[in-house]
Amino acid sequence: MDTNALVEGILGGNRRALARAISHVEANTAAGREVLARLYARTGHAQVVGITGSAGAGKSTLVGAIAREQRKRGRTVGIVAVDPSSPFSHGAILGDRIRMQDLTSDDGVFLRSMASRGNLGGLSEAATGVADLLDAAHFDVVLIETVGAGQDEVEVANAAGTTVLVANPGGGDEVQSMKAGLMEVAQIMVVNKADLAGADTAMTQLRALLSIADLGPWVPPILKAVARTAEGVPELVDAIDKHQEFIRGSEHAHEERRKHAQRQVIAIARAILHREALSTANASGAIAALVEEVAERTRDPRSAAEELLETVRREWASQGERE
Ligand SMILES: Nc1nc2c(ncn2[C@@H]2O[C@H](COP(=O)(O)OP(=O)(O)OP(=O)(O)O)[C@@H](O)[C@H]2O)c(=O)[nH]1
Ligand SMILES: [Mg+2]
Repeated sequence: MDTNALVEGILGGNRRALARAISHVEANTAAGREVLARLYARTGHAQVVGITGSAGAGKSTLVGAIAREQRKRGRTVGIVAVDPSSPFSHGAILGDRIRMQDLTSDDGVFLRSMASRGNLGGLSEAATGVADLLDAAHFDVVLIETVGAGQDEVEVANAAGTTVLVANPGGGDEVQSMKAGLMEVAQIMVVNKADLAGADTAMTQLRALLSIADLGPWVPPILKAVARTAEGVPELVDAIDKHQEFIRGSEHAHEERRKHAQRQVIAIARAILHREALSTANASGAIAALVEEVAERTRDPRSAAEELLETVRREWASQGERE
C-alpha cells in the first residue's frame, strides 16, 4: 500500500490500512511520517485518554473495563498498550492478560500493543502517532496504557488529552514517592483495587499530595474503582468526559490545547534530538574514547559529556556546510 492508499484507507475505516500505518509509525518510517503529516488535520475528534501508573496497578484491567463502559455508551474504542516488556509480562499475550476476548471480537474495538524496550525516546513519538492514526480512523475513544515509571513513559502521557493515574491501596510509599512530574500530567486519579483494605488512606494521601501540587484551573478528581468488577468505572468515564469538556468547551480550552501541543512538540523534539545526537556521536567514535577516560578517572563525566556535545555540534555544522 502506498501512502495515498494508507491515508484513504484510514479515513475510510479500513482496518488493514490502519494496521499497516501503525506498523510504519512504530518503525518510524518515511511513509509513516508522511501519513501522520497528512492525517493530522483530520484528528482532534477522539477522546484520547492515557492510563498510567506503576506495574501491576490494574491498568490493563481498568482499560478493559473503561472500553466496555464506552461501548455501552455507543462509542467505538481504539486501545494502545505500551508493553513494558517487564519480566512479569514478557511473553504474555495482551488479550489474555486483560481478559479482553469479548472486546477483541467486537468490531467497535481495535487493540494494539507496542513494545517499549530499546526505543530511545521514540516511544512517546510513536504512541502519539498511533493515537493520531486511531483518531483519524474515527474511533470515538483512544485509550493508551503505559507504565508510569521512566521519563519516556511519563511523556507518553503527552499523547493523551486526559491522563488517568492509577494508584492502589497500601501503595502508600509508592504514592509518597510518586514523581511530581507524574502528578502534574494526570488530570484524574483513581485508587484501583478498592476492594482491598486501605483505599481511603490512599485517597487521603493523594489528596494531600494534590494540595501541594502546582495546579491550574482544573482540579483533578480522586476516585475509587474496582477494575475487576467495573465498580466505579461509570463514574470514572463521567470524570473523563468532564475533563474532555473542560479542554474543549471551557474558557480554558485554548490554553489547555496550547499547553498540550507544547508538551507534544517538546517531547518529540527531545526524542529526535536524542536519537540524532547519539547517532552522530556514535558515528564519530567519540563516545568510546571518552567513556574509557571517565572509567579510568582521567576525566570527569561532565566534561566528557560537554566534549561529546562539542563533537556533535562540530559534526552537524560541517554537515550543514556540505549541504
Ligand atoms: N483485588 C483486585 N485486583 C485487581 C483489580 N484490578 C486488577 N486486579 C489484579 O491486579 C493484577 C494486575 O492487573 P493488570 O490489569 O494486569 O495490571 P497492569 O497495571 O496492567 O499491569 P502491568 O501492565 O504488568 O504493569 C491482576 O492479577 C488483576 O486481576 C481490582 O480492582 N481488585
Ligand atoms: Mg498492563
